[in-house]
Amino acid sequence: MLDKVLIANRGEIALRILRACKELGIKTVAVHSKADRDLMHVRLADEAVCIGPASSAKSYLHIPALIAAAEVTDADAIHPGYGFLSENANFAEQVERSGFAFIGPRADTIRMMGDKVAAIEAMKLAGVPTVPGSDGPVPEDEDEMYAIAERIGYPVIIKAAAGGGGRGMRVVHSKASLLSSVSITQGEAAAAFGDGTVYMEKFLQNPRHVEVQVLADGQGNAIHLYDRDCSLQRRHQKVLEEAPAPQLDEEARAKVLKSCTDACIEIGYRGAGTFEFLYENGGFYFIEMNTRVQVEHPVTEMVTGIDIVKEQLRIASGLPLSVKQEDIELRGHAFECRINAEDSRTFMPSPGKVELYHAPGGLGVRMDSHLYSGYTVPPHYDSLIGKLITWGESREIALTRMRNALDELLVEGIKTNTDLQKDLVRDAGFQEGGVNIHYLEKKLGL
Ligand code: MV4
Repeated sequence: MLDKVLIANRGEIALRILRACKELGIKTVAVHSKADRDLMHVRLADEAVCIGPASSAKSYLHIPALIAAAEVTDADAIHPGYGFLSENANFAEQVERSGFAFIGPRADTIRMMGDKVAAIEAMKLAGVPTVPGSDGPVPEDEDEMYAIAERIGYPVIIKAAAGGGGRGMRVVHSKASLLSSVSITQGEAAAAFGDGTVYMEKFLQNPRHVEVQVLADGQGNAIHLYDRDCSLQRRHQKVLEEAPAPQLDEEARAKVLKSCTDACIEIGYRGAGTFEFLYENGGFYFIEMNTRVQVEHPVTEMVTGIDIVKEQLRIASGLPLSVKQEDIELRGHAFECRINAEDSRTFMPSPGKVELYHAPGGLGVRMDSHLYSGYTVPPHYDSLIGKLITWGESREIALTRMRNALDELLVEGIKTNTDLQKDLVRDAGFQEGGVNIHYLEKKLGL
């Protein structure tokens, strides 16, 4: 087992990783910016290193500072969490070249998944169902381009190969706007990512966002931990997630789950990962793979009993997966409400001093948060201040527990989106289950 892990992140996920390390008897190094001295996990870590000023670019994204901190503390491994450098192939490469284990996939796997054209190609070859599309970059030749769009059928969507997560996309409804849309998207992609490569897909009008959690040990073993539905989002920011995804076609589901583990073995995947799909009319269509632990991983933990972060640490230690697919039993249902320091109506960030914090509790209630009374939420980072997760034997019980838990949650001194969450868990359409990716934005009148 690893002896000492450096946690290259902040906030709730840094605390989540610290807890997993402590359970496994692994020593911890917290790294923090000057604005983050008072973070909860910094107090709890065995060692703490200040790596730079408040600005992310000069701290949590500054690779030399992170590697130097690992060197001076004699850490064995670096856990990147989510966001920041978690899907940066160059970081993973430099970490490993410096003699530390990167807690995630190999650098070349991260690089491949960062190139959406390469990722789709690899997944299609491995038998994962993909969206009908250009099967590669959009060609230069105009007639070829039109021919691909005709074959796919309008509307189509043009996406940047180096994009992902909703950045660098454009929908094209007819032949008249294809050429200009391709060229605008190429220009934007070149400016934003330094790579103007774009590809084309059939545009699915009303899909759900369903994703599959996998774990692979890089030693020939891969398992899936079933699915999550993350359709409730606003401007590509997820708001409320659940596991398992409700009301799926069971035949298609079993097939897609198997295809994900087969693909992991095929590409020699190592670590935790997520296959993102669009789900429409009973069919799954792969769009992207995330090579990190995700914000919403707790809902999967609640319905499988598997500690995903502990598995990541075991895998990075060179140990095989602790469980086999046939040992994993899906039990009950879980929801996660993201609690953000922002206005419930305007979504404007609301950093500042938390005058009072009271976390909900009770059976089937989990609060993943670094908050405490007197903590000041800094203005420099993401507004996520906690994740309220509930579990129940049925979807109804889990949702009832979430309504009650939200009523118990107290965060005073700053604005939070708790009122929006209270509204959502009482929304008739959401209670019914299976809403699509446009549901929340429509409800909010966007
Ligand atoms: C799509 C799509 C419809 N058809 N691809 C947005 C984020 C990025 N991961 C992929 N996205 C989409 N790709 C095809 N072929 C619709 C979206 C999309 C979306 C996807 C998941 C969750 C929320 C979304 C919100 C708007 C658009």
